[in-house]
Amino acid sequence: MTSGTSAGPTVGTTTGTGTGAAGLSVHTSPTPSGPVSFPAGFAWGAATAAYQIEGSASADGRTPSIWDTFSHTPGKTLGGDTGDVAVDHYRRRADDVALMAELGLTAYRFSVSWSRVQPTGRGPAVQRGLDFYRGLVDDLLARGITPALTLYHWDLPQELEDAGGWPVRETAERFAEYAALVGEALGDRVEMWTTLNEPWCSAFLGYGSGVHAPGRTDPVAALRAAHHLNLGHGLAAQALRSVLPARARLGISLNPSAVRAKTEDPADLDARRRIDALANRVFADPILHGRYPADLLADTVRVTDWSFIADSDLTAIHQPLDFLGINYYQPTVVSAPGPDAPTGPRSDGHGASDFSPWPGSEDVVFHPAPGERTAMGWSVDPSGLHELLMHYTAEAPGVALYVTENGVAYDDEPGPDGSVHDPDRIRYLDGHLRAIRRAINDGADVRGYFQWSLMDNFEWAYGYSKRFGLIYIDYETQQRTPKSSAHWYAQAARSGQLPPLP
Ligand code: IFM
Repeated sequence: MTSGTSAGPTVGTTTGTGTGAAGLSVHTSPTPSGPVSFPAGFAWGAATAAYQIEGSASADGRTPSIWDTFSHTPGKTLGGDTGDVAVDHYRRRADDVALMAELGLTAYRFSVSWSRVQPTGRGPAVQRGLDFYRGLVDDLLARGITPALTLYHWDLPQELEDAGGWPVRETAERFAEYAALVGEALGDRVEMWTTLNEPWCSAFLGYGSGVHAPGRTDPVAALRAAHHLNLGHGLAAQALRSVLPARARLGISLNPSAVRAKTEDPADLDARRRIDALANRVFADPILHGRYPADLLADTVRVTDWSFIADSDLTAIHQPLDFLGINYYQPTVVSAPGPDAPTGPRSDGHGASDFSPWPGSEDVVFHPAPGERTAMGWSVDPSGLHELLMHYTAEAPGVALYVTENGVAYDDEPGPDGSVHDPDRIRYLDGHLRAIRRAINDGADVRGYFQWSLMDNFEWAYGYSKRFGLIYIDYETQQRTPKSSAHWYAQAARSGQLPPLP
């Protein structure tokens, strides 16, 4: 096993200053004000995920994933909501693609349901499952929308969880086989391929705090899962390269945290380093550099000796990437354990649980970030997005960047005339797109933006209570109504310029 010799560059700053003692300087240029335009070819996209929108949970041979099992377990999701019907996209696919075209999208990011394509997680692909995605891709291409395919957005086939799930090596191997099946079937028409979405959530919310499927609360399993997700990415990347045409572009979507220390106190800076290791470097270091951070291995020594890493794993994980996807919502503020530590069930912005998603660093204190709050209770702070884009520009030179998710939940409701006005979401999008433009001005190679989400959908443990969509969904009738943010975004996509705020 290879490990880094030092903590390496930390993603993050101290709150308020904008520059970090150990982090990168983030004030390289001012945020552009007034009219802002984007480079030709910049992708104006929106994103979704299979379990959150498709429904038709048992149609055409699909079998349960861990999210079907979890959402059907009493007490796991708000109001017992499930993805059984979701927003019925499986049956409304053509109309949804027509709506995307009306909104001027130039790209659409979706995920493939593994258990629709390979119901047991093993063996040959089910043609009807593949046909759905082939139809989707063809509909997109016919309307000039670039498909961006994600192989795994959290919905592991239940049979693979029953065989051990991500904590075991075999899951990574099965993932590579599944990747090859999808690659062979769709490689002739999909150019942009993403292996995993937000492996941090799969590992640490799924196996650590248990607020996500499969709902296990075991710190060792969480770290083992992180490693086998990394391995799954590397093996799948190799499998895809062997079946995809040379023009295909391959990447991964991480959800790195812009981690900020509450003060410059060395103990707070150390808390930031620890969380940076568990939130960011546990994935970025092996994927981009072929090593695990030495400080992470030391910080987690009471949890595990990491002996599940086989000799060849780091070479397998460290595969060339064409792009890195950054998913960003809010910064994270931490301090050292101390008298101001909140009591009661912990909450670090990732759902309340009595169990920590931070193995070995359970005592780090999380604070609400300053600023305006969204319906998720998350803070609005576009500077964190600029910071991350600049960080990965420096850390992964030559690798293009995409913002593969960014967006906001508000309590949107239709007015008396049926229209949905969401000026706060427009301000949110405008602020984050300006942060991207600023990063491009500062030298970041950002090729596109995928707003989360195209339409309101199943927000995991929050069920249907949180609305992230550009398109409002009436869950009784499944009627789709583009919100005013959708019209604003359509104007941006058509002109390549940010329209004035309402
Ligand atoms: O809905 C999720 C998505 O599935 C992954 N990224 C964050 C979004 C909002 O919580």
